[in-house]
Amino acid sequence: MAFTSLLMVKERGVATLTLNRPAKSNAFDETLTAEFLEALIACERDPEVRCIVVTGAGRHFCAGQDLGVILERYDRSEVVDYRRHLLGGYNRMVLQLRSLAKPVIAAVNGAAAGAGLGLACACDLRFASEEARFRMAFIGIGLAPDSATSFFLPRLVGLGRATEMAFTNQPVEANTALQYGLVNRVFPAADLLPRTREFAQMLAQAPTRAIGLTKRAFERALAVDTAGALDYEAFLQQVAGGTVDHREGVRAFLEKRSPVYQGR
Ligand code: LHQ
Repeated sequence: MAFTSLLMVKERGVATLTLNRPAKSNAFDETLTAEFLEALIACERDPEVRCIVVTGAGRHFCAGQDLGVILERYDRSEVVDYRRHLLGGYNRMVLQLRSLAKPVIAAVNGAAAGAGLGLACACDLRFASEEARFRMAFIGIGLAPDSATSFFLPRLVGLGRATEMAFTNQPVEANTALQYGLVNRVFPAADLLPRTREFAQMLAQAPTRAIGLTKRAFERALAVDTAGALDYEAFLQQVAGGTVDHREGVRAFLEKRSPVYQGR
């Protein structure tokens, strides 16, 4: 796939998507937004892709919206419709990541700010380099949270910490983010991608359908009561029970061997 602002490399079941506008700290303009959405859809459709890693080129992960683009539009006296901008861009991106029936890991190599923080939070796991830092950014430019940061951040770090991050706009360093539960693992900068890829290769061998169903279960469980969660689990388990990988898992266990999962 020929992209201009995104690199996509497929290797042994893992697709690595690298946001590639390093001079702009990988901020999203229209091209990067469209290419990232297209890449996510391609990953969803490609049966060879069984895990996705998202990272940034250069010093940072993603600085959110490209503010230069916004200012240019103001300077042309354009009315910038933020609601439409969000609905057509970041909202689609977050929903696409959450509904993608495959594991997605954010390898946060530097700053994740604004919609870039939203992007990291919408991934299933966050691995961070010691250089990573997390910043709400919105208050810094007189905006309210978007890109589902208001949804994910309180759930990941708790309401008090999320509020402090939002009100103060202070960056949270990698090790503090680990202590907050905002990231799953922290690695020295040079180890981030190799260790993330190693982990991603392991997930690419997992029963992919069951992983997709697990995402759906957790997603639903955020919004229902216990009875509703139980009902939905029963529905999803019926689907999981019909997969080839489930049978392989049971057979391998009883035959005392490692399972070979095909993602079916
Ligand atoms: C950037 C950006 C950037 C362009 C760094 N744009 N160039 C939705 C709806 C509609 C409107 C608005 O937004 C949204 C969603 C959002 O995402 S709002 C939040 C937007 N993001 C921010 O406010 C973050 C702004 N950036 C930063 O806080 C810092 O630049 C970070 C923490 C990302 C990096 O800090 P440093 O390591 O100190 O690097 P730097 O500030 O020098 O940035 C490096 C370059 O990247 C620099 O360019 P230059 O030509 O001077 O080297 C920056 O201008 C550029 N850059 N963020 N969002």
